[in-house]
Amino acid sequence: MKLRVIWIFVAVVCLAACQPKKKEINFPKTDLAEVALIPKPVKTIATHSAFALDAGTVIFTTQTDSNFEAVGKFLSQKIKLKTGLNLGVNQTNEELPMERVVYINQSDSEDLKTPESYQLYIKKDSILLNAKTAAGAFRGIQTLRQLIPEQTNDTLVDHSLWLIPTGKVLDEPRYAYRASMLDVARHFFTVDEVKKYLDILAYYKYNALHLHLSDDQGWRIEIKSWPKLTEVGGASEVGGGEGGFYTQEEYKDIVAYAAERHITIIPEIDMPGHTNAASLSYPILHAGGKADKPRVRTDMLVGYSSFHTRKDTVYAFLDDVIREIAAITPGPYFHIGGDESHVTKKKDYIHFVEKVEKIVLKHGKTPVGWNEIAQADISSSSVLQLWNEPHNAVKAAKNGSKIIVSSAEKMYLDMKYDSISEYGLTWAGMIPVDVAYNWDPNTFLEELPQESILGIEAPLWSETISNSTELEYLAFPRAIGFAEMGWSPATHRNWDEYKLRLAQQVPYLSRMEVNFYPTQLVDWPE
Ligand code: TNX
Repeated sequence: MKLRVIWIFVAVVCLAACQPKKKEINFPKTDLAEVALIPKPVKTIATHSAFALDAGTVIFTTQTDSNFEAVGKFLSQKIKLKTGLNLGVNQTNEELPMERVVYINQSDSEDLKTPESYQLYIKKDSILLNAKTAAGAFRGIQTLRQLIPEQTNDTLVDHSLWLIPTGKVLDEPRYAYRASMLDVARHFFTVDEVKKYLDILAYYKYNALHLHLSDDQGWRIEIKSWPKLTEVGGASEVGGGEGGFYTQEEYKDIVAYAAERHITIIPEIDMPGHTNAASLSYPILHAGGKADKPRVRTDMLVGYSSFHTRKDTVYAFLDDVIREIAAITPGPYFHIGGDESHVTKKKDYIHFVEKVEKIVLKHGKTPVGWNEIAQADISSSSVLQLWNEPHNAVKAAKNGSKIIVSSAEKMYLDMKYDSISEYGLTWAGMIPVDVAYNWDPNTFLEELPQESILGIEAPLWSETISNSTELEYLAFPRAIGFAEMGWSPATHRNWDEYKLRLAQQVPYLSRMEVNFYPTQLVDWPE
């Protein structure tokens, strides 16, 4: 099999080389190491010539794995959007000039240490991208997209050329988990809005998106066995808007769109607190006692709702909810929330978390919960998301759990940037773009062993935002810095150098119509 792949590659390169010789082009000197790549790759070695991208370029991929061909097609589409060039994928057509080739190759090389590692060898007449998995190839083509210049060179030959600097990129992620979270409960975001967010996350090599699907103000995912959740619980949001929800078909569409980008969707049903919308739909779920009686909530308060933790009906309900969502979620995780259950007695909270954890495991998923769940005796296979209680994260790590770092005062995308920025809250402080970038998840908490850190996640709560424009204002550019924090070695991170690369993201962000916050900390191009 391997031999066949090599033969195809050799054949294609020969095809390119054996074309009637054209005059050698004298490329201007390039420098691969100077391109403003984000995240910064582990290793970049420049050879100072150029691969001239034009209509004579063809894309070939390993064909024994259809996921590799899909990566090739994704690259071809993105090249078309950026340059207008229409490059064939795995097409052997005698009419085509086939002067240069991009080959996306499945490789079992031992140098590819993680599923997302990739190697990019850029020569004058060929680009070879090696990866063990299609996910690795997908990360690699994001680098390639960023290497295609905005400006063409129109002076060397009789048509435009996009000169890609030659050399090597050897790259792999620092953390296996690099996520953002979107709160679609406080305000509902449409399928298209979620897809646009996924597009930008994919460009910066994120590999997970956590969807906060339920909260006091709204329930956002169709559950066929409990239809009132969306009929009643889905019809409201913060500020009194009409809310909304995803049908299971729409959710599957989001999951599939994410999967094409090698991004895992992590669904969250937040409980036992943050459950007013569910209890409003089915009052039998409501705890009574100190918990507020369910009613339509459009305010931003937290901590007043709770499920009843001693009723079998509640667990029968949760079994249905988790079963239905797990069945349409190919990713390994199911997030059970668990934060801010201020009106649930501690012993009831512990009882609840331990029962729900077992239901999640029964449906074949790995439970994830906010740091409060470490008060319960959770399984070492459960994952803890640290947002505000280091001691609970340290406790869970000691017990063998992996930790997702989402420290509120550094990573909450819903915190304001500064006193002049719009939208956002300030309870965890203001988070300017440099403060968000300038710290290290591995060392910020001395007692947390580095091996326990699964990765990082930047949550975007939506109390103050209700559409893509506002979402983008809070997420970008901070989420671009978190992409680098999640991927690049800590030693590669330096704010003064990063902010120059960040400024050079503007052509991409403008093409994508991303409404980023133009912080004065960065010299943005005119
Ligand atoms: C705290 S972070 C919350 C959310 C709010 C957020 C606002 C967490 C697990 N809970 O319910 O939306 O603050 O910043």
